Amino acid sequence: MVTRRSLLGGAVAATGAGLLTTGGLTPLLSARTAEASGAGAGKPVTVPPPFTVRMPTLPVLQPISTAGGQDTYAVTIKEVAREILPGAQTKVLTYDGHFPGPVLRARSGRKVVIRHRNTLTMPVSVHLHGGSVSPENDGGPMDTFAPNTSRTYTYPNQQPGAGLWFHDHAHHMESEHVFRGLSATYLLSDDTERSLPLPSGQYEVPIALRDARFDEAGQLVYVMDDVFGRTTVLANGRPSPYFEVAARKYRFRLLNSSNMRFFQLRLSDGGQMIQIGTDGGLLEHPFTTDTIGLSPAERADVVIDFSRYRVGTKIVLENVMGPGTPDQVGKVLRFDVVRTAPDASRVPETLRTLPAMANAIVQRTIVLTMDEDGREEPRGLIDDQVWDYQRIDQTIAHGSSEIWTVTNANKIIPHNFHMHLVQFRVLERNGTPVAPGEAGLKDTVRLFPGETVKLHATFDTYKGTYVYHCHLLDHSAMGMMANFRIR
Ligand SMILES: [Cu+2]
Repeated sequence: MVTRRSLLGGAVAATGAGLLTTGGLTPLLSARTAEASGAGAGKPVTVPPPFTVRMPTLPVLQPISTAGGQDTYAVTIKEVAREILPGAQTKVLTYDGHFPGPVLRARSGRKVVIRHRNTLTMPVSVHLHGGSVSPENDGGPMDTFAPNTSRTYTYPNQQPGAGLWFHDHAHHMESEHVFRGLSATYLLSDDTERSLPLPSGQYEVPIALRDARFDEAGQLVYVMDDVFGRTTVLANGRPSPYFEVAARKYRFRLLNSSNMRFFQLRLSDGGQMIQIGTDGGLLEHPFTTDTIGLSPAERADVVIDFSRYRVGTKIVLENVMGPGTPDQVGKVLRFDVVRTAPDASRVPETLRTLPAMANAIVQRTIVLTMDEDGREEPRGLIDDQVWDYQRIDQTIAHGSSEIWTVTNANKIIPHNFHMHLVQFRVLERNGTPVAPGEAGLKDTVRLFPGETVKLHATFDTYKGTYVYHCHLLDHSAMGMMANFRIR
């Protein structure tokens, strides 16, 4: 198996202050980035104090056509420079120049067609995470398209509303491509959701959370498996920003687009949040909680009612999980309550009905491990094997439901588990029923060391081959991925 590191031609090494990498380790960027940033010769670019930059809202991608009963989009995948840290222009890889990626708003039952033009120097593939799509539209790891070519993906949206996202999935490069910016939000809405009086319009705010590492020129530093180096937290592409809100309810569509960082979020006053949805859309019933956990690729749909605060109050959304110190990674963003506003929205006691779970006949066990003995090139393994795109690891009868018992057999390293194509249910975590935040439809489930989850999935849509993998993307790039074939 060729590893990503050998592809890049050398060991990963940090030099100097631990923030600079050798040229060969940044294959996507030119060696001129330091000068190009305008900061190379001057003072080093630093992460600003928290809450000194404003959090932008994400731009909504506009279709080039709405004719023929479908929404058609044309997206250019390109490298641009954007301000992330104040005073620096950081080279990033983008969908249409947006960092982080834009929001595509889709509706259940209405097809979306996207033509992506790849202007990078590397092959890419685009995967709609959480989407029920045919194998040829899934953006699989080997199903890439080359520089200076285009690829059209068709998304039928024959699934209930959900907060999905799309991101690069080119094998061995997905982790670096996503780290450098190739991820975007895809909000699929349906009639059930639209009939609910939830906060909407300017009061529904998608927020993409992630971590990053920068060098002294303000450029992104990608080092494989850099668990401890990525200690700057970005919310919608800015470091620990502030966001002005009215004293009323807001709906936040949270996405953890980090490669490897787990967030455990809380409000600085310990205040309650109302979680209304998970990866696969709305929960059946909302529940109040003072903390929300998000492993990489997980989403949470959360309502916060700021009407309980006086105008002038500042509430920090904190992250209480490392790696990184609270000073580095503890302050995600600050909500500044700056005005009052009328609020006719509310969170109903019943949000929707989840599909019944069909009787499962087949049971499978899956074991995730990664070499954690300190070797130079750790492998990511599923059932003791690195991914082989030609090997079918599970063969599934079309139309059937199955129970998958998935274990993280590592002692130190956390993982999570993502299946393409399906939204599953998490039946149990470590032998006990799951908490409400995992009780809805899910496509990604976290697995701390030693943990086991039991999942229920139904394979009644498309036939063909799809991958399942750890969504700590540096791990899947190391091989922690496998294939299932539905036939
Ligand atoms: Cu993993």
